[in-house]
Amino acid sequence: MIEWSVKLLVMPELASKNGEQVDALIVYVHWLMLVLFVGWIIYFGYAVWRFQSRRNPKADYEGVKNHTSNYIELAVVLAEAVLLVGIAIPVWSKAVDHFPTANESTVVYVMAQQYAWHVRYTGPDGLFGKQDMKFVAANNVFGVDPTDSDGKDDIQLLNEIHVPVGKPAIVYVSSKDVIHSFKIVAMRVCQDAIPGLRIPCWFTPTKTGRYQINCAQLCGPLHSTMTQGFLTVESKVDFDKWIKSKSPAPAATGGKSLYE
Ligand SMILES: [Cu+2]
Repeated sequence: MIEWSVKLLVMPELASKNGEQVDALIVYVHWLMLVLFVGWIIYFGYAVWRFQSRRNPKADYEGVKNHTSNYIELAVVLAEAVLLVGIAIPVWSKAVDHFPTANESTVVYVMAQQYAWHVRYTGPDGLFGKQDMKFVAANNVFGVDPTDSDGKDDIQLLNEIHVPVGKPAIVYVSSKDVIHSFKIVAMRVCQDAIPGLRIPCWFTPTKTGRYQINCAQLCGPLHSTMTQGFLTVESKVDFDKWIKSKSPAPAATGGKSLYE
């Protein structure tokens, strides 16, 4: 029934495992809304008929004496409580508190900037170079310590994230300037990018393809151009080939720090 409802609601394409629960929640909320909508319309028709002046030439100052409306209200509150406590909170808790381990995931650092997404992968050593605000410069948006050998083989890209299909991906989201928000609709993932914070979010892609990255916070006059970011979900073989084809980011040494 969920699949059929998703089609009825014309939901955007889903390409992640975690998104199934998000979509199910959206479907349940819409079903409840439909029941309430129909209920209110029926009640409206009933009230118009029941309390018309022809039937009630004289006003009744006592009003309704039975408790039907209380019971209906209680049923609606219970249904909403089930949606909130039984579904929404567990889905949210899984999204923010039950991360896959880094070993079993593709780990990516993303730095949002007006108006692009900088993307960083560890090189073959599997370690990111140390970062510090004092190293942040125009040619070193991640503020990677130029002396740290872990960072020497890191790969840095613009507006381009690749992940292998079927493997969880953890994205650490930060911002270099204003508040942005990293959103990939097909992955059902959205995380604010806040200067000074590095906040992780995760998803497990289930379908290969190319998916748009959106900025979900109005971040400036060219905010809409942040849609030039793309996530490519591909087979493990293609992903390995792709990452091998990338050369390490040049060590940023010359740039003047933006924060001194
Ligand atoms: Cu933005």
